Amino acid sequence: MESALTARDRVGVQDFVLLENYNSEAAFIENLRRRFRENLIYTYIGSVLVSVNPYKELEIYSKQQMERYRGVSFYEISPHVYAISDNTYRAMKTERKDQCILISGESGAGKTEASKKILLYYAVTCPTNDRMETLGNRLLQSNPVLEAFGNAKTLRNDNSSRFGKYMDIQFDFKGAPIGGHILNYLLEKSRVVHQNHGERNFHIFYQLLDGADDDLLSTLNLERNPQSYRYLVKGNCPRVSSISDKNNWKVVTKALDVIGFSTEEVQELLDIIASVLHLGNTLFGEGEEGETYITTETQLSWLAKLLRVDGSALKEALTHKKLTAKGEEMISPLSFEQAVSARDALAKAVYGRTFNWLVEKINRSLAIKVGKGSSVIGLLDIYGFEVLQHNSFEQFCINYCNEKLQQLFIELTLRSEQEEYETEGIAWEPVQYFDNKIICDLIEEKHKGIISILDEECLRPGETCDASFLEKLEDTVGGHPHFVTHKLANGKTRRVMSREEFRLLHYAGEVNYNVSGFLDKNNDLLNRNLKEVMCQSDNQILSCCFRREEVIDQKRPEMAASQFKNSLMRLMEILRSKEPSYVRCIKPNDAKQPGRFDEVLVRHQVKYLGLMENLRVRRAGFAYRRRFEAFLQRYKPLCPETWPSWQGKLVDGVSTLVNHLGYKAEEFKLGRSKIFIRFPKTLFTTEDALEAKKPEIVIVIQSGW
Ligand code: AOV
Ligand code: MG
Repeated sequence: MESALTARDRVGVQDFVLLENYNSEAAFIENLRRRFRENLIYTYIGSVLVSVNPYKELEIYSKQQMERYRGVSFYEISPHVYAISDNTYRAMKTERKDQCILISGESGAGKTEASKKILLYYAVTCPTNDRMETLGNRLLQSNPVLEAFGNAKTLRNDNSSRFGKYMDIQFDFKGAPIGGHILNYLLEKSRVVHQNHGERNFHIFYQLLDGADDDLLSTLNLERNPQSYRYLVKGNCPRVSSISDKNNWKVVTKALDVIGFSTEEVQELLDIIASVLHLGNTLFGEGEEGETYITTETQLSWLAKLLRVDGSALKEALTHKKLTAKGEEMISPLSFEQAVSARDALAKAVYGRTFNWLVEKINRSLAIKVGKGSSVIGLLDIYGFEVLQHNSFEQFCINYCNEKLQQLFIELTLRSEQEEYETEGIAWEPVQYFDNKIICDLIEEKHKGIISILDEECLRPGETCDASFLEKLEDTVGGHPHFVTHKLANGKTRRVMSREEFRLLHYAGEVNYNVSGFLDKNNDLLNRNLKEVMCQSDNQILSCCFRREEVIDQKRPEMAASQFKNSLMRLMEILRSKEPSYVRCIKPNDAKQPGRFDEVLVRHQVKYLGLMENLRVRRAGFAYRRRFEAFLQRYKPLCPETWPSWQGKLVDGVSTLVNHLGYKAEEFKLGRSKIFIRFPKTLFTTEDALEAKKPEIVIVIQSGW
């Protein structure tokens, strides 16, 4: 029989705290690589799960596998996202405390897949009755719908989440799911009207064109070929080999049905998707007097029909704007460029608001219950850190969001570690950690941060533009150690910067942001007369999305970045109020290929995810800790006084056991409820002794250790 040691050598350690050389990054990466080679994509750092995207289907997600993890202690079985799911669930049930699972990692690292697996685990393994089965189905089916409308193919990921998502799953006191609620964050609306080369618009457009039958397409006046639509050709990438738009269309329409969309609602939704495509094909001409007119009249009448608004009012609103000056309303014609951007603004508003409506509709169908005795597990799956060739307002928001999550991670892991030492009565030695608060402050600080400066620049009367925003930034935050521009760099910077960029030194790396479009995107304005047209719509979804009050109320709505900042602040409060678990996802290569482990890429992620620091915190002093009863249960065969059972106090049992095993005083400490072991070697020796004593346990050890 293979010894446990050989098994360990072959597949590394299943918990990084057991690495002999825990300070060595090379050893850390080697352990990841060994396990990845054996398709062991999961490894722990204490209770944090590290996951490496395999880019291939593994046979580890079956129902039988789920059963293996049910009710089984973390350490008794190989690491898995199901183990995190199960542990979180049990903690929620036994401690009656709300939990959350935070999934982080860069774009394409596997966050969304992990969140879907967790959700599936609950849907399959939790107790249910008939009514709850419907709920479980709805929870599951909300995914394909939101992915269709909120995900897209990017260069980094064929199914990239272009919105942030936080989902609460509510359980009753018996542990059965009874409700759910989704919060969505900042959809990347600009994608509706523009895509970078090699990228696509949101999946739903291609699904509709590929999947709908001829009749449906003709009622929407759509052609099957995506190339016919200007909003779909920008990235020059109508098809993606890993995606079947046709099949996904079936999945999505079925999901809409399960969630409880009426036929009428589905029709209205499809009308809206089609109207966005028609908007993109609405073109303008410039007359001799410089006036702008619409050249695509037929398109326009279809557009009005699908939006269920008055055609001539729409035509007027697309080419003119309404102003109020000295109490009087004035109509002024739009220039060609203004008309194009008004059209695009309408497309973005229609799509973005419909997306919010979809989330609300799903929330109504999941109907969270208020009342005593229930608890929730929150799942956070948000867009990952992104560095593109050209980074704009969207990347700025996405990366800011990741910065906030990292901050929370640092705060909570350090806090929980410190608390554990305190409750166990063991002295805590502080660990050095890079605190990214300085970067968060640079972005979000009141009056002084980048977002405040951006807002001010949007509100300042007179000639403001993206360039004046950049100048203002240089004046205000120019001296900040994490901020650089072309002017400030002074030859110090390694990479060339253009005059339109500012660079942020994020915790995860340097990113150059091009300021072009920042003001417009932050303003996110839609001409008033377009709003007026839209709030007259007979399409029920649109009339929910465009409210009359908005036209009457002249107050300026909160700007995009501030709105995002405030929603993130609220999210952080939600997460802080819960007991967190973590999944840290790593992307093994940029080619989206199985079996490839790009060391440089992985090392970079290990660094910025702070995994080495995480490990150091976990190992500060002690490699391993276990509750007395678990420790005694596992190792009691090794001591005649504890075998077959120990009758006295648990702490005395553990003490007797480790004395018998010859642990030296400096090798361990007994806390109030746990034993802390300083070196992995001590534990390995004990494991080996156990293996020699009880051959059947080897099976468990070999499965992961
Ligand atoms: P992300 O959510 O982290 O990126 P995804 O979860 O969408 O990344 O994963 C990207 C792709 O990797 C998936 O579409 C799968 O093909 C593959 N993949 C990920 N995890 C697994 C797994 N456990 N098993 C098999 N394949 C997997 V982003 O949303 O872009 O930040 O914004
Ligand atoms: Mg995702």
